[in-house]
Amino acid sequence: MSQYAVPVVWSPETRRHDPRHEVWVGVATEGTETAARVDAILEALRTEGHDLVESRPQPDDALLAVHEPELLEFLRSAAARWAAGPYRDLVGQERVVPYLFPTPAMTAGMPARPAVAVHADAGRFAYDTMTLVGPGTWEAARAAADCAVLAAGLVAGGAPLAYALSRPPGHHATPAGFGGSCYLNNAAVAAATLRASGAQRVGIVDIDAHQGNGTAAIFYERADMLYGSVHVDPAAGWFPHVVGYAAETGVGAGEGATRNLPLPEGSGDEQWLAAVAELAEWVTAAGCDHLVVSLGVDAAADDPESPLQVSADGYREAGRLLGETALPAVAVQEGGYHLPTLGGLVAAYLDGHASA
Ligand code: SP5
Ligand code: ZN
Repeated sequence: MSQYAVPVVWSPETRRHDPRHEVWVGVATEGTETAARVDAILEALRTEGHDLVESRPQPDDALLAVHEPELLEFLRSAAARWAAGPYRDLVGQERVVPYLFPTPAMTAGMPARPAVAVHADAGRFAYDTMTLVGPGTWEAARAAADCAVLAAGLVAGGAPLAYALSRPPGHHATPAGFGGSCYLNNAAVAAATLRASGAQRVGIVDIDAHQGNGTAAIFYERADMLYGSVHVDPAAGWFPHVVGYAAETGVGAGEGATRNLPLPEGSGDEQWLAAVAELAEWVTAAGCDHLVVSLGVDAAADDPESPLQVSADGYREAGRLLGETALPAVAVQEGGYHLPTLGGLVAAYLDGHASA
């Protein structure tokens, strides 16, 4: 049992996003980032005796501090644009599936205009075909970000640790892009909220199985927000594929404020915890005064989305290592897709953190 109850900030609105199918290498696969994740986690944390706190709508400031307004406007309006037709009735499905990507390969210096068709316009912001926007997606993503704002507010107000049950997850959302099941970057929003509340230097430690390319991108040039991640090696063919390499360490004022620790497929507790310990020491040595943990539990052995082999005790120990920093901390939910073990993994992490 944890030494203290952790505030668990959640919202029923986060259940409103239903990914239905992800379009993955040409096949429609069942989405794994489902609303049932919310209830699996809630149930486990309620059983552990943590304090459930229902979130409320928050101001836009933190979102605008980390995202371009064009991305927010697209996500806010996309489902309605699709519903306005005629394609929804023509193809008989309710979600915007990105269909055209106006990268420089296409535009080639031409004076390209924003596309009128929403499924083509989506390619300005979407960077994969697996992250669909349907009815309720915006409301859920917004509520997830608001959970992060509220949890950060609790920590700014003196709580040693607060947990945001943010869903859909966020760490793959970039300043102006969405992908990897992420729409709004909840962890970045938490960090921005702490910063606006007086934090001078925020350390973000990302223990999701995948590198948080969105968070890395948002803070890549900044010295006041450190980003460190342990993840499965993108060079072994894993998401996010094109970034997450150890050589990426930040630029300009942010030089040295990014760290990537990629691990080989099949890595278990020993290698993974050594990397978590290194990141914990790094944020402490750099003089961070607050911590944000991107708490993905998809590095667990049973998870269908990654080849890492971390145990529940491994997650408890990761919590202990990060709790030992003694930094006021916001833990923000990221990935984790194996419903039978999901809640227990999150509970194990919080138990370790709150017992350090
Ligand atoms: C937040 C997070 O953990 N995002 C995961 C992003 C990685 N998604 C890559 C998906 C690869 C295809 N998965 C196939 C499983 C069948 N749905
Ligand atoms: Zn992940």
